[in-house]
Amino acid sequence: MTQRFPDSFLWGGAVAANQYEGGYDADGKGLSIQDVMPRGIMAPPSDEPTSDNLKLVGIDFYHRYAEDIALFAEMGFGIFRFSVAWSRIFPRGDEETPNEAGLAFYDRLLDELEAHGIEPMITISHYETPLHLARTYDGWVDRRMIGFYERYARTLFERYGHRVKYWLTFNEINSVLHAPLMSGGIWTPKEELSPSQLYQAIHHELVASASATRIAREINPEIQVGCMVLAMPIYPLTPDPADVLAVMKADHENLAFGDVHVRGAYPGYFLRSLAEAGVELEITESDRETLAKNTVDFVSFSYYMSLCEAASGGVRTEGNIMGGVQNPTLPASEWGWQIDPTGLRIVMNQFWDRWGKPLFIVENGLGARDVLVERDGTPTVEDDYRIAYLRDHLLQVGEAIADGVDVRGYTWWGPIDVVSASTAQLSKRYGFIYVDRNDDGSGTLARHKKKSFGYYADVIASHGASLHD
Ligand code: BGP
Repeated sequence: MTQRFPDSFLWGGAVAANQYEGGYDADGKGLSIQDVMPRGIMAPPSDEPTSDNLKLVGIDFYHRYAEDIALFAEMGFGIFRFSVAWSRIFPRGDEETPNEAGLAFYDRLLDELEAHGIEPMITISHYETPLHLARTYDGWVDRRMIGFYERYARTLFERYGHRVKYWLTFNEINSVLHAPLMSGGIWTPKEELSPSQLYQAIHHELVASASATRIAREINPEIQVGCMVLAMPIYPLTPDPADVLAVMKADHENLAFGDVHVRGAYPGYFLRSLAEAGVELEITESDRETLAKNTVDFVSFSYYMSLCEAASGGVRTEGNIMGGVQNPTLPASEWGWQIDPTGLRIVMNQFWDRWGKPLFIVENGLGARDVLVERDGTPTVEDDYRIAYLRDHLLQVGEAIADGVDVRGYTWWGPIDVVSASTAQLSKRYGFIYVDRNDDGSGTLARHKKKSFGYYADVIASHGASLHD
């Protein structure tokens, strides 16, 4: 069906501070866990920042933001999703007073977006817990994190809450199940972490998220707060009911996070799995009240791929932070993530049917190795594979809109090349804008428009109509 997107639909791009800002120690910034994670999620952290960590410089957005935002504006962005680096605002994380120079950077960034008429969307915490909080408190395992996060969130709402409408509390909050250090700032190695510690950390994050929602509304009732989940449709490998049940259980693991954010209480299936694992959560009366009274305005999610599940058998595969059983019907990216545009329509319908809250697709994209070529004397990348991924996924968003799903916007992951979260490489590129920086740290940091730059600009200008050309 030819589908023009609503005029109010917000088109744009999304990034995270630790993957693109650089300036890791600029203007009083403290260290974050990412400053000691040079090799991505699977490798143990280093003792201190090392020069092979590409995130220390990132793509130097900290100093080049004006040039980059002008390029986003040229593509016609209506929205830009970025995160605040927590350790720029509270360098250790547990101090009373914020770092003014850190706050001032985001004032400048917001000024620039405003000058171009681009709406900001802020992720309060995107995989960049202050290192001190990770090392001293074991991150979210410790209940005191709720207070530190509340102070940080209040500082942001007070400073920017009159000019930023859309806020996300935690990036891919369900990813803590699989990547406790990156997602939850938990210093205890994953293999040593008990289920009780992990689920208590999850509870603390959920309470902190609801609490931030309350604070936001106190400061400005116009603010819209969303949760952000890693969306992963999971299909049964066969029609065997045992496989379907395995899918239901795997789905529940992820859906629990949205259920709590939208419904304000833990679902029965979640309580059952805790009981079976012998986990007794410490939940206070005030925690329950906080969760119940401060549910979200919208649900946002990342979508890259789908997986299969089976009671037994199948070939294991890895993907965006979580793995599962490989789907024999789908192709995969160079990093093995299985490409499934239809899965986006499926997950949008599932979320809308389940929660009835407006949706926001805040990440979707293709990481690929790009080759820089010269066209008419200008360096560019002929990234037809990225264009195909974008087109095929947006066509499915159009289908979901036709299905009646209320979706407010779409922000492509990494509209400019950034450092990969999972592998810490620069060669895993998502951008419409190429950044001249390589995995060994070499490169001029110059920006070049890829072929997809013009393609996305046309999609935005035509409200999606050009997808059908
Ligand atoms: C999501 C994260 C992002 C981002 C993206 C792509 O899980 O929210 O931070 O990086 O995936 O993943 P990667 O960079 O590992 O390719």
